[in-house]
Amino acid sequence: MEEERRLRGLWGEARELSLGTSGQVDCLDAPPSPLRFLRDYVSANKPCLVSRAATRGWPAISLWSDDAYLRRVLHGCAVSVHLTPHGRADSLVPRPSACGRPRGLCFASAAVRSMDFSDALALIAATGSPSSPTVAYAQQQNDCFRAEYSALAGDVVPDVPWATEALGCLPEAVNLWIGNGRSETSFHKDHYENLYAVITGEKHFLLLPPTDVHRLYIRHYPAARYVLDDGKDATGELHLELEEPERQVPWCSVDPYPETPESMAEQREAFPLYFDGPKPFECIVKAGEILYLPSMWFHHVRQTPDRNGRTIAVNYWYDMQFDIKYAYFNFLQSIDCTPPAGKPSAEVCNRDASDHSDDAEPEIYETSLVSHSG
Ligand SMILES: O=C(O)CCC(=O)C(=O)O
Repeated sequence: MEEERRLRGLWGEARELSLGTSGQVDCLDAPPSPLRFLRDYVSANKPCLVSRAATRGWPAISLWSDDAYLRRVLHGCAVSVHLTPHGRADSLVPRPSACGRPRGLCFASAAVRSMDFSDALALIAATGSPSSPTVAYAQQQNDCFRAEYSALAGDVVPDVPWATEALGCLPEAVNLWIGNGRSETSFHKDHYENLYAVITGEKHFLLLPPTDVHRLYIRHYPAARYVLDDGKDATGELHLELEEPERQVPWCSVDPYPETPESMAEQREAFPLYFDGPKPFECIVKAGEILYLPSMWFHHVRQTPDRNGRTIAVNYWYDMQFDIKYAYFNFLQSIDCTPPAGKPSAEVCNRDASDHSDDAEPEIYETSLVSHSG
């Protein structure tokens, strides 16, 4: 198909001219100067990974592996915890069955509970076990570090100085993430420049540039939410409820790590542009390192916990410039490129995001996890 040939040309050219063809992210031994960061990475909309030198002197790196320290400092603080049955919040799962409803997938958000930090820590450790019916992930992308975890403020920097100088502003939000080995974040993009610092454990990022938007098959899915069965505590069973009235969410359709060979075959058939295109950039961010994740890059995140069963990260979200790159991206996304694949199964196929025929969705498809993204 002609459109597909041209898109493949774009993906190749972006890699040859700017991003590199190795699938590796640039690694820097030391924090870049603000000028270099702006010129070589932000302006180029290109990720980089900065070595442990990036967090030299942050007390968090040694202190946050110590449960007793965290419990003492956060004593009496309530934090937000996301609960799901499998660790994948904000992800696509089969719609709850009901007579007369079509089959297919829905966009499922976690049940969110506010709980005492000590209880949250214990729950995150306990739900790392595959036998646990729920998985707890302490996170809330609403500046939660500066709100819920302000007692830890002195253990990290309030902003990343070279990024602040390059970007000309302070972070709009600083978020904390405490997960276990089962916590996973599905492919999405954000309208922020993201400086993502891992404090304990490791994060595994799969990254695709905005040029590759068609490879994610952004489609509309009905919104649903996990709900804890009545009267149950946070370790109880969750069930999924579709939102009423129905709300459609545009979301990336691809699952890069299907669990069974059958679901892999189904994914490959439904999403050939993802599986038969250039490999995504892969980046493991170890404790002490900082990943620069440029605005509008699609990312999927998994984690390997530390010896306490946890991965802790802090990320700094800086406002992006809504400049010509943003305009080009919106134009690219508006081009329909329905792949010539075999008929996708009902489980993996919902309506394409470029089909505006029967709803009033905005022209710009926001796949950010937070409503305040651009
Ligand atoms: O760490 C995660 O699970 C997800 C991080 C993420 O999506 C982000 O920083 O935008």
